[in-house]
Amino acid sequence: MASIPFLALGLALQCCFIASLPHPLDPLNPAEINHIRHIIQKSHLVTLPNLTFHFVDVDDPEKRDVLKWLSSNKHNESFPRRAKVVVRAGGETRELVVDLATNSITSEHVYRGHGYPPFTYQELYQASQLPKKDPRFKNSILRRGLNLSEVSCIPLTVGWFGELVAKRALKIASFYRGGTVNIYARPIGGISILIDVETMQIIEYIDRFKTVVPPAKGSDYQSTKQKPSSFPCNETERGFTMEGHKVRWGNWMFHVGFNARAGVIISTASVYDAKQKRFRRVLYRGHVSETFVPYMDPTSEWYFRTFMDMGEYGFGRSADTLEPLADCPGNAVYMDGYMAGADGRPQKVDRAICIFERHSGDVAWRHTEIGVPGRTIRRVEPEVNLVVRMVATVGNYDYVLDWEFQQSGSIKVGVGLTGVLEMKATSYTNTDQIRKDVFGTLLADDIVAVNHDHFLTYYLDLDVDGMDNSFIKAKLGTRKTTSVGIKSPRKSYWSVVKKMAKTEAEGRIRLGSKPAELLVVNTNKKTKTGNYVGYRLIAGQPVYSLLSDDDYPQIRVAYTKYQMWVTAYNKSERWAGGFYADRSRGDDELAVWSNRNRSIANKDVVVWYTVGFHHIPYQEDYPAMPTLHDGFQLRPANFFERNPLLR
Ligand SMILES: *[C@@H]1O[C@H](CO)[C@@H](O)[C@H](O)[C@H]1NC(C)=O
Ligand SMILES: *[C@@H]1O[C@H](CO)[C@@H](O)[C@H](O)[C@H]1NC(C)=O
Ligand SMILES: *[C@@H]1O[C@H](CO)[C@@H](O)[C@H](O)[C@H]1NC(C)=O
Ligand SMILES: *[C@@H]1O[C@H](CO)[C@@H](O)[C@H](O)[C@H]1NC(C)=O
Ligand SMILES: *[C@@H]1O[C@H](CO)[C@@H](O)[C@H](O)[C@H]1NC(C)=O
Ligand SMILES: *[C@@H]1O[C@H](CO)[C@@H](O)[C@H](O)[C@H]1NC(C)=O
Ligand SMILES: [Cu+2]
Repeated sequence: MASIPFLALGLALQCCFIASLPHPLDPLNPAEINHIRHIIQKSHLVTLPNLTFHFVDVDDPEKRDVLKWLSSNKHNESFPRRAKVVVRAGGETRELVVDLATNSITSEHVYRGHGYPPFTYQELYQASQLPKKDPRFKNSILRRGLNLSEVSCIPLTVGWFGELVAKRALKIASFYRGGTVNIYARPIGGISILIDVETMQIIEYIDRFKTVVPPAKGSDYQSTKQKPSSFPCNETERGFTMEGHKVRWGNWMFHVGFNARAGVIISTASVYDAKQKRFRRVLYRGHVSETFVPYMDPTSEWYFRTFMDMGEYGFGRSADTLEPLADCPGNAVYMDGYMAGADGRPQKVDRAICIFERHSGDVAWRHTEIGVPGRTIRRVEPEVNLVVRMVATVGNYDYVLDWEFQQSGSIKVGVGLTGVLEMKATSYTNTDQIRKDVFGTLLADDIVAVNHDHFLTYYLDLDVDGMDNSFIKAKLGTRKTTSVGIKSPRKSYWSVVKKMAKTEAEGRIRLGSKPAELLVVNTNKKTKTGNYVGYRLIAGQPVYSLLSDDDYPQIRVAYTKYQMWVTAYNKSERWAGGFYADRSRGDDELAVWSNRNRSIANKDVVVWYTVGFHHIPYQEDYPAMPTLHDGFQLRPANFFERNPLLR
């Protein structure tokens, strides 16, 4: 694809072809993760009981320092590397900052607020093994005439329902494999198991004894496995360059990071302006910041299923190894992901991220002119984009997360939802038999898939041509010609009324009712014709949480009542549901921050946008569902002087 060849951009880009120091936002590499573990193990912390690592990431550097470093001495001065570490020891949560250069812990304190850090993989695994050793569980399985060796136990987070003391806990859902690999299709109903994670013991066991286990027949998705049809793409063609985590393609340059919590992180994305002959900033950082997946079944074995996957488990922790030619096309380049395990040792996810050029088959722009006498003028340009992709497999669901960069200056963010539904056993085999609410859809014999939502809230720290930006809502309203004193055969038209948000209270948007465009502008910069330089957010499906405000899960994620929020930048406000999401109480989440009602006019602002799905299951979603898509787009709006595709 004939994108802007950056070789032609001249000397300014030479930096990128010589070996340079790590970017300040580079993820921790395995050596650094080991280094952090050594520093902590040599400290007094090692004397504390049960030391486990729950979060290890680059300590977010000050934005100003990063920008300064990027624009100056990028060749030779290394940026200080520090890590933020959250450990649990002796029943307490400790937050540490570790300085890799001085081999020291520079800050340490015990977190005493509500909520807990993400579970470690080890904790989830240990919890899943407990029931099978318990005589009560063995008896329950035997009573149902099932074979214990064919039972799978899946740990689930428990949410918060007003308890004054909320311990770290997990519940267990059990499934019967017997003849299928689709464990979620054969739930074993009636059993509630509560585990205290600190002592790793079952503290509550209830068996309501239900015998129905849905049949294996028809549940296996492997039987229909076909040879993956590979992407029709030229493997030798690769229109972009990567140096470490920095990517350059067409008119774009950006950084691709990864951590256990967010998964893929896009930073310092800038687009080249051929007219101004410079890169102009667009997005300082973007990633999914929290997810909320509440199920709509209030009964005893289901009510607590109100997952906050990112904070409770982590999208990076759930990152799956991508399969070449199936998850990503033949021209893709892969990046491995690293994170720390419970013991602080580095863990690797092979091929966690792929980056590839997509020949979309769409038209980037075109026009045919027939008004010029004697000839037909036709110009067409095919669309070629650059995609950064990862897949998070969180238990039964698979999320395909795309960042797609376009030469037009747009960034399309895509979410694909696939995998296996969460299902429960019933004795129904036909909808005729159903007398009371089953809270979902009867998909096959004895199996109901429960209604639920998926909310993926993106953190978008936009820096449109500079740090200080403003949020404008441009509303379209019908006008009567008589009301503006124009004599015309027309009775009406629509016009645009722009309103700039002054404070955070005006930066909450519930989409869907009236037409409006959502713009982030830089009022300090104007185009030649006098328009504010900006980007607009083109929303996807209008979706917000339908739970009542006083429902406990809703209190924990009050921000899901609005699809978009604009807040003042604050380094420590990055995870929409709060950093300590497990068993959180909603006292440290986006809606609370926004209630400070800070000024957002001509300030460094952060946009939070939720990609939402109300998921009513359909039979085609069984035994595994075809991918469902939604997303949003960031598109230049008076950012360039003219169509940037015309060169
Ligand atoms: C980095 O380079 C600048 C000039 O390019 C030089 O003045 C400075 O001493 C160098 N710093 C280091 C740490 O080498
Ligand atoms: C350490 O872990 C063990 C096993 O999980 C548990 O029994 C014990 O209570 C824990 N000790 C402390 C001080 O948390
Ligand atoms: C239980 O499963 C095991 C392993 O699949 C098998 O060897 C055994 O025969 C089964 N027992 C019964 C009672 O089905
Ligand atoms: C793939 O692209 C390369 C470089 O553009 C070209 O030389 C080669 O012929 C292409 N191969 C096919 C099969 O199209
Ligand atoms: C930044 O956010 C944290 C967490 O919400 C809060 O404690 C702190 O007061 C905020 N700082 C400012 C300047 O708003
Ligand atoms: C937010 O602040 C503005 C300006 O100070 C004020 O007019 C508005 O009432 C405040 N809104 C809320 C919800 O506090
Ligand atoms: Cu779903």
